[in-house]
Amino acid sequence: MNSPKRYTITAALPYTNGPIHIGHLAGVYVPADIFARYQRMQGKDVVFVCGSDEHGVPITIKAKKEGVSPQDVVDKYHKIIKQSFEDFGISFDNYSRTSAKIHHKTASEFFKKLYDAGKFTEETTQQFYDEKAEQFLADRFVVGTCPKCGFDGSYGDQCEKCGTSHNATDLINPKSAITGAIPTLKETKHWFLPLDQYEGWLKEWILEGHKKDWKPNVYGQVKSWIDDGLRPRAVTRDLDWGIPVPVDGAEGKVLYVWFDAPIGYISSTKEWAEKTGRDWEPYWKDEDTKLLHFIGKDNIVFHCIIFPAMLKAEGGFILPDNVPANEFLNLEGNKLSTSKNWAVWLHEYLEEFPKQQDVLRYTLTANAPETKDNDFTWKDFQARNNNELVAIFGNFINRVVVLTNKYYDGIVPKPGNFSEVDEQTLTELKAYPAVIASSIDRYRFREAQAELMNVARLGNKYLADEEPWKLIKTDEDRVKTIMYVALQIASALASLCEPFLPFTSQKLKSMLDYGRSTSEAVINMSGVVFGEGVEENEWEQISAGKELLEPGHAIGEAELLFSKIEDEQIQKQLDKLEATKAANIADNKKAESQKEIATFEEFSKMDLRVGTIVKAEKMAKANKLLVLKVDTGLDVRTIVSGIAESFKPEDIVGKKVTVLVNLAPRKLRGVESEGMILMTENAEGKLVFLNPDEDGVKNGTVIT
Ligand code: B3M
Ligand code: ZN
Repeated sequence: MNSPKRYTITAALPYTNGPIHIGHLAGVYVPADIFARYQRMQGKDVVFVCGSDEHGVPITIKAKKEGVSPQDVVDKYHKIIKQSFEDFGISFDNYSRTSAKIHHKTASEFFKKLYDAGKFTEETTQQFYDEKAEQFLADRFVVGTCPKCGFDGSYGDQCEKCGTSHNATDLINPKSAITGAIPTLKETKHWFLPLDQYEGWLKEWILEGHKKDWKPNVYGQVKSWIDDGLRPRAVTRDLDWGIPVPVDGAEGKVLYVWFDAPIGYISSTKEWAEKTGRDWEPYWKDEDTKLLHFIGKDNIVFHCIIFPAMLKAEGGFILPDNVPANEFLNLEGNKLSTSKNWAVWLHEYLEEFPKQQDVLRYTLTANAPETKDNDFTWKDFQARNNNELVAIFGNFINRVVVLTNKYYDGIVPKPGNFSEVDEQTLTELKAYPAVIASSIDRYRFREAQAELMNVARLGNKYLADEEPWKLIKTDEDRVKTIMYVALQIASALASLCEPFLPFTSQKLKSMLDYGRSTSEAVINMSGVVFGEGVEENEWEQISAGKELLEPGHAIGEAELLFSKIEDEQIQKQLDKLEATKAANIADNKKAESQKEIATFEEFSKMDLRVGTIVKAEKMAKANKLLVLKVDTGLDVRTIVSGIAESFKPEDIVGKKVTVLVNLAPRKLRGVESEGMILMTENAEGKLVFLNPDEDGVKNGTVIT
């Protein structure tokens, strides 16, 4: 689509089972905000929406854990999340919540329309049931081994490790996340979206239509799911928290959270339209609208396959033009984890680094996991601030403003004739808006921000080479020209940095008394299409080489844009993480609560033997799985084990192990696995074998 009439930009709705952390920001919200701010600056008609994702099992698990109601949980975290986004400058036009009436109505109507049009299949199937908790086990209520990648912490609806989405009954070795019990199977009726019927259309729409413009990490994941064959997906659940299924015979059932949540983008747009007196429909139904979903990689299947199939089935909506999903950000080399409190929480950052939102925005963009997982370290955060923002960007601006005040009482001087260097510098400056815009348009925000910093470098180098502080004694006219040129660069920087560093842009624009902050303009004029039909926007003026600050214009006093971050501040954060690590280790030592009583008969059904690993190799394209040949004393059999991240194949051949030999065989990525090797993990979370430490125990010896 060439230049669209309007943009509908969505950012993944965060679950309200915890605060926002840097992984969410780097993966989703900072890139989405850069893009939205940039498009507004170009005068585009933009609606940028989000909201709290308040249904689903994660909320009910958190509520059980905290001994409160799900509504208490969502109210608490919705407030924290909404406020922290505002304080961090994520410029949503609307931030809603899926417990809002407008969403319940929108999602129910959406479901009903598909139901009445016969787009669902109604099936009575066997679902996991926890006899002790007396409830069905949907989604995160059941955990087990992912049938695709072998990750042993996979949820019933989705594996967070490989992102795949599956039905709970596909899990290997399932167990209840509520009581730890092995679930039974119980009949229940649900409505299914027959994704298999959309396979042909998805192949054409995505695999053909978006081969070139969707990011390789997104396209690759979608292709592998489609190639694996799509299956019907249940869109209702036996849960008491969520949107009741709006049809007869569905008592006690709610919409699957991943059916209702994406519709939350539509209800948030409707809510925005109500607040601003706009019409929401063009933003979701007009072919001239570019719909973009900013998400993390674990949400790709829902935004590229399931939601588009829903929109296609409904028939009245446009489809996403792009889904520029990012990969994951790690923290100090470890996976971010809400449950292990291994995170930098946004609301805590805002308290500990007041008025330094842009330092975090800058660092997260500079390290954005755009094509592969990346790592956040506090040392790098300090270096980015001190060596780049302070030393390059801030230093340049400070020199320009201090010298203009010192030499000309803050009045922009009238330049003389431009030297060759002046012309060259101004020509280079003119090229930057297009360079930065080209990267942003391709969702390459790291690259775009790096080019922005080159503008600051251009200014720094120009002043360092021209040395006005020396010339002022001998050639005042020349200094006037130099300062005039430097002030044009400083004004351009104020504009070009706004999508990335909105707080710095506002501060710099008021210091220079230049232009206006687009977000101010949009907020003041919210609801009015900003920029359309008005004079050239600021980026166009820079590209055209227009004079941004004319002689005689008065700028303000100098104030520091960035302040140095000291080692002590960083050490405090590192100490905090060390304390978290220690708490987690202590927690690990606390034994998990005992499972429900098993009778002797039940236990005696299990046949445990001593065995020896005689062969081991990695499974292709499954980074967690090893394919083992185990001599069980009865035979030598194949067992697939999710231990590849803890052991190298060559290190475990000859290892004595404990084997559950009469576990029903299961196919794992096409390989038949006959049994299970018993493992546990040490305090650091590393897997260890459970094996007899006596050498003389022979293979096949029964363990009782
Ligand atoms: N609540 C975010 C997650 O999976 C999920 C996104 C919904 S976007 C419609 O963590
Ligand atoms: Zn997986």
